[in-house]
Parts: sequence; C-alpha cells; structure tokens
Amino acid sequence: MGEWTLYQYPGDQGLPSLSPPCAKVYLALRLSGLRHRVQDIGAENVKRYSPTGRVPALRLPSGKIVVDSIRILDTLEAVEGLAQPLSPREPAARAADRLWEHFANDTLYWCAVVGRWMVPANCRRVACFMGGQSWLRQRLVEVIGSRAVGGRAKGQGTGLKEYDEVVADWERHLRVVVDGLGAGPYLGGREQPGRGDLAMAGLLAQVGWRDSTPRLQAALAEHPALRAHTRRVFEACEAPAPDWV
Ligand SMILES: N[C@@H](CCC(=O)N[C@@H](CS)C(=O)NCC(=O)O)C(=O)O
Repeated sequence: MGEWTLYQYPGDQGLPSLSPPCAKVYLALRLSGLRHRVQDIGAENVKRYSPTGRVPALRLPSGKIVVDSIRILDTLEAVEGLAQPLSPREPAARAADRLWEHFANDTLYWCAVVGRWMVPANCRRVACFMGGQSWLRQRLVEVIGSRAVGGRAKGQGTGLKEYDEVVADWERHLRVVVDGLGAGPYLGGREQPGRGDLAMAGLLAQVGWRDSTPRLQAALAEHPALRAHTRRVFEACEAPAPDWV
C-alpha cells in the first residue's frame, strides 16, 4: 500500500502539532501502523493542500484529499488490517468512544481556542512564537489571528463568554473526563485507547505549551490522572510526549 500524508500546522517543543485535531490524526496514524509522512504547512499556503483551508488534511495513497479529523479517522478505520483498531468493536462502547471524540473536538477545543487566542496576554505569547523573529509578523499574527480565530469562537458561542466563565466550563469539563476515565487506563475504563482518547490527548497535550494558557494549565494540574492519561496515549502510539505532559 502507498503512503498517507498528513498536512498539518507544525508542532513545537515535542508537541506534534499546535492544532489539536492535527495532533489527534498524527496519533491515529501512529496507532494504525500505516506508512505515512507528516508535512508541515502554514496558514499562508494551507489552501494549496486543503480545499477548505482547514487542517488536518490527509492525502490518501490514491491522491484523494480528506479534510476534517473526524472524517479522516473514519477513513483510516475503513482500511483493512490496521496494526491496532482505532475504536472499540462493541456498538455501545463504540458510540461512547465517538462521543468522547466529539467532546474533545467540539467542546474542550473551543475553551482552548478562546484561552489561546482571545486572552490578550496569552495571544501575545502565541504570536511571539508564531511570528518568529520579526516584530511586524508577530503583531500581524496577534491581530489577524485573534480576529479570525476569535471570530470563529464567537460564531461557535464559547467566544461570546467572559473568560472566567470559559475557565469554569473548562474545569467542569475536565471533571467529566476524569469521571469518564473511571478506573482507566483509557476513557470508559477501556484497556485500549480509542478515538476519544486520541482526541483528548491531542488536545490536553496543548495545555502547558510555552505556558501560553496559564489558567487552563492550572486547572489541568489539579488532575494528575489526566496528565497520566495523555502520557499513556502517546506511549500507546509510540509517540514522544512533550516534557510538560
Ligand atoms: N473540526 C475540525 C477543525 C479543523 C480546524 O478548524 N482546524 C484549524 C486548526 S486547529 C484550522 O485549520 N484553522 C485554519 C484557520 O484558522 O485558518 C477538525 O476536527 O478537523
């Protein structure tokens, strides 16, 4: 079988990608055992690789491009003979796993987006890294990034809330995830990681990156079980986890 190519926003300091859904797909590819390569792209050339302008985008061996991490994992799951299944076989466990994936993708994700892009001090830290050496580029990332990403977060709803409320939501969501781990090692008390675990690890690994979202980081630090879970998922995927995890 030919090669699969993941187009993603780059990572930093051991984080596979600064985009949570890209990190999830990266982990899924590792777990699947499929021969793949990762190509970092930037916002300025994303349209060349992804028809929607969003990442992750996956190029299949046939040349077809699939965009959106949920659709990408559906595509990977349809491949015969994966080294490890990406989700449970039993229907109720499978449904629960999918709900965890959506909880990470569609709920926790937006708290992290707001924390990173809509809190001016945090956004400045992110822009300092993403803008490189040039002060002008840093300012552009800060202004354009916060406007574009913040606009999406407002459209989704989380970006309309006060940050105190977002942090309170985040804390509540984390407690739900801790309860979901139960006796662990993986969500739903399962013995094997599923798509929900990959999504959760891809997201929670972001928190701690360059101390860019201190309040979300402090809330996560209250739950060592979640850090341990993220480490476990990276290990299961034979992917090095960032030092802060
Ligand atoms: N729900 C989508 C989210 C895709 C998405 O919004 N990705 C962001 C990066 S995390 C992106 O491509 N943003 C492009 C932009 O901001 O212009 C997925 O799971 O793939």
